[in-house]
Amino acid sequence: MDIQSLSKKSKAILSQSDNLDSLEEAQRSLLGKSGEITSKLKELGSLPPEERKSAGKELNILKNSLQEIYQARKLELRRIEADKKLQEDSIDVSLPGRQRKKGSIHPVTQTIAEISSFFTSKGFSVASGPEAESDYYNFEALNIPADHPAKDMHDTFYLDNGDLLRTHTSPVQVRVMEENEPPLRIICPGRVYRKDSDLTHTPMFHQIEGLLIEEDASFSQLKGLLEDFISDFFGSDTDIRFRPSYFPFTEPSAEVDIKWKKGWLEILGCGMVHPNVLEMAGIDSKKFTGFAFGLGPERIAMLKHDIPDLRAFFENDIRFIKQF
Ligand code: 2U9
Repeated sequence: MDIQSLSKKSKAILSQSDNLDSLEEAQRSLLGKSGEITSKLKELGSLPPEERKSAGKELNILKNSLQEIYQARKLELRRIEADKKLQEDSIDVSLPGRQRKKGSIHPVTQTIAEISSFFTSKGFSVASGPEAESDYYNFEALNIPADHPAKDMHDTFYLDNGDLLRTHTSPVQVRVMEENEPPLRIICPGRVYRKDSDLTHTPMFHQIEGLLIEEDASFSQLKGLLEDFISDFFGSDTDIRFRPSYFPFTEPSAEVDIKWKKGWLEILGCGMVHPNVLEMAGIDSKKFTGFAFGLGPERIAMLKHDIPDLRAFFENDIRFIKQF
């Protein structure tokens, strides 16, 4: 091919490349090691001397101008590709933002917080402890004898190493009594476990227990405190009654009922801490007396919000939880 046709053809190939890949390809086919122009330059040596000079000059001019066209086209294609990318990546700042879904506090957590805040306002501190406990802290230290029915495999989850999942939060109070000198005022909210599952029982549920130990703690003081709590939590016009009861760890013991929709409903248990329990934890029962109480926040939340099935608390159905 003569140089003029070659020039026309090569300039067209370069300036018609419409993306960087095809431009590079075109550049290699013309100016690369075995490109068309490069081969022509190599062939110059075989030409007769009188043609060699002018052909060499023309070829070099062509080579330089192709290089310029290549560079210019490369810059242009880069700019086009950058513009295209900007166009694609652009965002519409006037679009409405994505709404974040708001969570809500679980009704049991709310109830625990509300009850805790009443007792902390009366000088109680919040204490916590392990959920996997030894037989000693869960039963023995609470004056619960070895043959007590609560220790049965049907009620208590035992672990392979002989420990168990605490069946109440009372072991926390035992640990606090062992480690601190009275006077003591604590409440212990937390998860507890029992082998039970039906409309009103789940294998894991919560308890809040309270303990007060002073030189002259009395049952009347306990009664006054719980009456205050109930009128604060359920309203000052709530009818309430104390009913004698039995727990191994308190003596005397009572259960407290409130009048709810015409019937009496049990909402908590309480009593004076049994002297054996004080002594086992290293507290002089001649010098100190104490009272304790226990309640179930699920049960209380069910009453307050009219929830028929306890299991609803643990299904984590957002439609249920969102209502509170
Ligand atoms: C120590 C000494 C005494 C805690 C008490 C109750 C009465 C009670 C139940 C109510 C419903 C648990 O949630 S429930 O299932 N509890 O009736 N609990 S007195 O007595 C203690 C605790 C710790 C050292």
